[in-house]
Amino acid sequence: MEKQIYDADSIKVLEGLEAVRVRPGMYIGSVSTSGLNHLIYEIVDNAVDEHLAGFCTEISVTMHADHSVTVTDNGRGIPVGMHEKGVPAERLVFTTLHAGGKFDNNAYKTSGGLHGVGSSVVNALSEYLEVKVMTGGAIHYDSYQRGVPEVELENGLLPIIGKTKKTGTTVTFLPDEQIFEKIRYNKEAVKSRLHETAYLNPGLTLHYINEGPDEEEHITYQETEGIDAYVRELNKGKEAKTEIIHLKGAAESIEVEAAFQFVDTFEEKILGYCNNIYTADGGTHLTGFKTRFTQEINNYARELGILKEKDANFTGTDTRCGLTAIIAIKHYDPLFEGQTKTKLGSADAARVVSAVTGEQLEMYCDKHLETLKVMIDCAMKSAKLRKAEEKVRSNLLGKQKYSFDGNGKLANCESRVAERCEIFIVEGDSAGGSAKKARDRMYQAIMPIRGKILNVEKASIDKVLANAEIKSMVQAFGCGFSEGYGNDFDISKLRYNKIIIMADADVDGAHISTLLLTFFYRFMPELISEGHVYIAMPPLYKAIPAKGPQEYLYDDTSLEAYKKKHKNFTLQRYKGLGEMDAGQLWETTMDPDSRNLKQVHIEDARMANEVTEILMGSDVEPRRAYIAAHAREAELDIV
Ligand code: 1YM
Repeated sequence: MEKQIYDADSIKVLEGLEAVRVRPGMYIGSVSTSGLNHLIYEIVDNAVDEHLAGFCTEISVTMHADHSVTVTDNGRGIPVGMHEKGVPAERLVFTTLHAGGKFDNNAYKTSGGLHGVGSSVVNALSEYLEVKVMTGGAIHYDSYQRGVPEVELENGLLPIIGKTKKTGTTVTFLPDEQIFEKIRYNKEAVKSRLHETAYLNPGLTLHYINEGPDEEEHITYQETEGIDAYVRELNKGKEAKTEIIHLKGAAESIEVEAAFQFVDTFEEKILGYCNNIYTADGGTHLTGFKTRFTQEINNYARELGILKEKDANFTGTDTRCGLTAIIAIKHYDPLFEGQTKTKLGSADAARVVSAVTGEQLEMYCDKHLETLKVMIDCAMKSAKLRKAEEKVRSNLLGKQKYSFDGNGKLANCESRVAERCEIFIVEGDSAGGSAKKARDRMYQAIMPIRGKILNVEKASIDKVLANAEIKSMVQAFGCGFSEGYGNDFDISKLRYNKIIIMADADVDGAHISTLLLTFFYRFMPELISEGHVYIAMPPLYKAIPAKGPQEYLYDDTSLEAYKKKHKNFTLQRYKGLGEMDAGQLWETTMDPDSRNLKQVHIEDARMANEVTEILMGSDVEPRRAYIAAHAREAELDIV
């Protein structure tokens, strides 16, 4: 290392990688198992990108006994030629945070959140990292320690350590124990991720090799039938009602592929991917598929006389009852939204997926009348059940409706089928009023709470708990919450599958969400760990272009993207939920088919709890420090 000469550029590089070492969580989420797994995925993703570019057919991941990991591909090899900065391109890939995008131009990029900086992040967090690039008949070698290059360049180029006729890249790294609490991978998750990649890329073979010290394994994942095989796997053990149907098409440079099948259940399982990235929170590709699918089924049902003129349309839930589907799209410039960037926001994806779904589904249905009838039959069964349930509930309503102490402000939903019910905890009476008007009364309950009451900076948590509205909220949940907080909490009694916090996108709203999350975290943590708590994401803006349809924008990134594409438009900024009328509130924030929900994970709640402790604790100094440090972010959503 003493050979290293630190010039201005290399110092800048070190500062960049140092930032990664100082805040690893910002780049890989955590320094526990999930962060470690992330390191592997980042390197694998680069190899998968090389496959998407059309040059790589085989990737292998080897877990060595000493906790180092080797990833190999048979692509072109990372470029080793001298870059204009006077070092081999490979060095820039592994030492700069913005290597991606600048000089690589694959059509579609995998890299989920890191936008091509993955290799350098892994390098920064590894005790050592070694690269072998096979290209032009030679094996080129480079290595690093904690991100710092160790190999002396020869005339500005990497040393050659052997000859080969093959091409490809091999990267071996050992995660740094100074950074990671404990080097323990989740090997099952690695395998499952490789399998998922195989399903999404039928031309790609992936090997998983575990050399121990636990059970030695060598598994090959190769799924020539692609997402059809994925749907088959998801439906394993269930009774199929239709064959697996495959739709494929492209428009506006977006490629769409979908596979789906109906099984004999009441569930709906739709997984979305964009550029191989799983979009856990759905997004526009799924909206496009769902709305068009419902439309098509309704149209056919009418055409075939199964729905009569007087009959209402099937709902979306009806038409997707028992549906398992994978929607995988390839987008040249996807927009991922939300804190975890797991929701596709690109408006063009909705349009293109809808068009492809419509066209391809019609082609299929025109040829397969029997299958079409089965699909309509599934919707019919769901609709019948729904109507029967609605009737029973409305008959029982007078007797069973539970009322609430004190305020009695809960506007409950009619259904008592917990799996289908949701409760919105809404900040403010006026927003509560709009929400009551906007909601689907059958399945959506509204509980308005007044921010003011909770917004007592120095109130102890006991005071928050004594708050009448929090009490009636707890009563509404039905989990048997008592004075002995948490003792006789029984999640099986929960009356709503989703508890949705709906607050303004401003500091007060964030504060209320923080308090509510803190409360759940401390006294009803199962609500969060079982995935019942969500945050509604109202739009921040409405953009009204001179020509064309208006669009809701949910964050500033979308606004920037919108500004790039449109010149002439007026922008309406929503300061609070109260500024939207019932129709807008429904469309943007409450409609299950088009809204934005962020599921709350236990880490989010833990963070909220920490923030609350600082803001509400009796220690003045940490509070002062926190407020000073976060004053600039005060406009941002802190949840
Ligand atoms: C085991 C990890 O990183 N493979 C890999 C990476 C690259 C290429 C090929 C590649 C890309 C391009 C051109 C391009 C990368 N290159 C770069 C950069 N495997 C692994 N295989 N030639 C080769 O994108 O144009 C970044 S990643 F920036 F140098 F081009």
